[in-house]
This record gives sequence, structure tokens and C-alpha cells, in this order.
Amino acid sequence: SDAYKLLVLAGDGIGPEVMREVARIVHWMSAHRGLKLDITEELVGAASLAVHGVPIRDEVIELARQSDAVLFGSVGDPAWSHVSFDKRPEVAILKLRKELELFANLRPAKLFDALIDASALKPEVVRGLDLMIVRETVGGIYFGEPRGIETLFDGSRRGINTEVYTTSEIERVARVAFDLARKRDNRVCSVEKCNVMESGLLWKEVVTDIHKREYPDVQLSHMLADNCAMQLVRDPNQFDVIVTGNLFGDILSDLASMLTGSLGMLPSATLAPLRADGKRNALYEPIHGSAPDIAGKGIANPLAQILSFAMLLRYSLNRAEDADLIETAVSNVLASGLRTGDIMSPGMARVGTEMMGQAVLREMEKLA
Ligand code: NAD
Ligand code: IPM
Ligand code: K
Ligand code: MN
Repeated sequence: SDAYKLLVLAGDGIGPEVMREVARIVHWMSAHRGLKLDITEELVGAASLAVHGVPIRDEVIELARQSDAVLFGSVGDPAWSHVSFDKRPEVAILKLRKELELFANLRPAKLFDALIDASALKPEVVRGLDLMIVRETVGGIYFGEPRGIETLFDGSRRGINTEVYTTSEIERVARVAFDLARKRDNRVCSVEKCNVMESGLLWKEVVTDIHKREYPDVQLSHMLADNCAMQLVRDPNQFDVIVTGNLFGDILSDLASMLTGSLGMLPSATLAPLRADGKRNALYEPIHGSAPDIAGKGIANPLAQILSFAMLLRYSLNRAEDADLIETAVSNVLASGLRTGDIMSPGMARVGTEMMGQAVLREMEKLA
């Protein structure tokens, strides 16, 4: 058929709560915008562990591989925090990234004007913020060998993880960052710890080399990761595109989310290499997790999940107009003063997950 294959993996905690609000939007778009989707839903994370005994089944990985796009929620559950690593809910997302080679995680930190008072920073520091963090997601210390926990001869133990980056891993993520920069403000800041780590030194050398050979028109700078964390808070508008490894990218993007008001606002796209047929595997998810502290209360902010679906429409389904419609609706709803708890400020109207989702859909109906 001519329908796009979409795999929906809501996961745990607030994952299913915020995904429900996307489902409403998908349903409406199918009825009114000619969006043709062939949707499959599957369990991942603790939800899959409970039923199947594993965080993600091989069939689900295969379904993901066959899909035009994967819409992912969040995985993680404190009930599974004391089991061995291969049985953790988080394995679901790590395995999807690794098996589908989802190496380039795009995390845009864009401030909606209406949220300027929800930002953790002063309005004059954060006004107009629009930065893109490109995080490498299949290498680095998350996957390097050796790893594990060893018991030593005296009975004490040691935990081991290894930071590893190869030339080709660095090159391909650098190219993604440079390509994005050309469509934005044409500036890339590469972030590592080359003063301490050989992998960081290689990172800097390879990015410098790719820049010189393929992207001399783009402005390139380098920054140590600790300084970058400080600079993001001091003057975030100095950045356009940041490219960095798996662990630093994880940390810096959570930090960047607070500049836009909340972790509940930041979507992401994770892209695999282009295949010979001109397509690529891609997964879309909010950068936040399952938020066990607020799960089940109906108060989670659904906007990061909704904006992740907008990214999916834009990057994987080539439906920029539909993506714009969602993003404009979100912007208008925020301008109208509706706020979930995480972005609440004085004088605004507090709503829960469902009311926020419905407000976005109503606004889309008005705009369409
Ligand atoms: P988290 O992102 O789940 O939550 C951090 C804080 O932000 C919490 O106080 C939470 O209530 C709040 N928050 C997050 N999303 C929100 C939203 N949409 N609306 C309002 N508030 C929101 O991080 P955590 O608490 O460190 O981790 C919880 C679990 O999630 C862990 O098991 C972790 O491994 C997992 N996790 C999964 C993913 C993923 O699926 N890709 C991402 C991050 C964390
Ligand atoms: C994220 C999460 C994951 C990561 C965890 C759940 C494995 O924090 O998607 O940002 O560290 O990549
Ligand atoms: K997530
Ligand atoms: Mn994270």
C-alpha cells in the first residue's frame, strides 16, 4: 500500500500518558489531512519485561527495522533497577539505537516566546534561543569494551566502562552536524575533553579534518565539555549547532532543556545512515524519561512527545506542512496561557496532560 509504516513504542511511566495525546493528533490527521499510516503498537521496557520477560523482543527490533519511522515514548521503571543490566528496561532504547545504527541524535533546544518566563535563565539571556545539539548515540562510553563489574582477589569489586570512538564514527556524526549548520546559522561547536581523553583528542582531530576537507564554508569552533556546560548557562545564544559524543550529549541536552522551560518540552530525532534506496531508519522520542515521580497522575507535559511526532512528519514522512501545523498550534496554545505544572508561571492557567493535548488539537483544527 502507499501508507507509511509507523511503529509506536510508548514504553513505561509517563510514556503511554503522553503518547495518548499524540494518538489523538494522528487520528485527526488521518481523517482530515490525508495522512496514510499503517500503525503497529508494541511493548518495550518494563511493560515488555512484565509480559515477555525481556525489555525488547527481537521481533520488535525487526518491526522497527521494517518501519518508515519509530515513535518512541520512554522506558525505565524503579521496580527493575536492581536487576542485571541485560534485564533493565533501558536496554530497549539502547538496543534499538545500536541494532538500527541510529547514530545521530538531533536534540533541538528552541525557546517558544511564550515560555520565556518558564526558562531557568533570565529573559535577556535566553530570548530567541534556537540551538541544535547533535549527540552521537551508538558509540562512546555507552558501548565501549571492556565493560562490566569484576571481583578482585581481595573480594573488592571494580566497575569498568570504556570510552571508544573510531574515525568513521566521528566523521559521520560530524557530517550530520555540518549539513544541519548549513541550513541554519552555519556554525558548529565541537565538544569533547581532549585535555584528558585520547578519544576526545581524536574526536577534535577528525572533526577538524572533515571541516577542512568538506565543509570549509561552515564556521567551526571547539570547546571542552565542562566549559560548554558553563557557557550554555552563561550565554546559550552563542551556539548554533553543538556536536558531541554520547555521554556529553546526554548531559548537555538535559541541561539545554531547562533553558527552554522544561525537560518536558524537548523532542528529538535519531537518524541512521542513508540506505541505497535513499531512505533511512529513524526514531523519534522526547529526551525525557519515564518520570516515575509523576507517572499515573495525569500531569506530565505531552508537548515533547507531540513535537517529536512533528519532527517525524518533517524528517521521515516529508510532510513539513503538517509538522508546521503542529508546531504553530503548540506555540499558540502556549501563547494562550495554558501550562502543565513543569512550565507553570504566575498568572497562567494550569492544565493536565489530557487538557494540554486536547488544546493543541483544537488549535490545529482552527488553523487548518
Ligand atoms: P526523567 O526524564 O524521567 O525525569 C526527570 C525529571 O523531569 C523528573 O522530575 C520528571 O518528573 C520530570 N519530567 C520529565 N519529563 C516530564 C514531562 N514530560 N512533564 C513534566 N515533567 C517531566 O529522568 P529520571 O527521573 O532521571 O529517569 C527516570 C527513568 O527514565 C529512568 O529509568 C531512566 O533510565 C529513564 N529514562 C529513559 C529515557 C528514554 O526512554 N529514552 C530517557 C531518560 C531517562
Ligand atoms: C536518553 C536517556 C538514555 C540515554 C538512557 C535511558 C539509556 O537518558 O535517551 O537521553 O542515556 O541515552
Ligand atoms: K524518551
Ligand atoms: Mn538522557
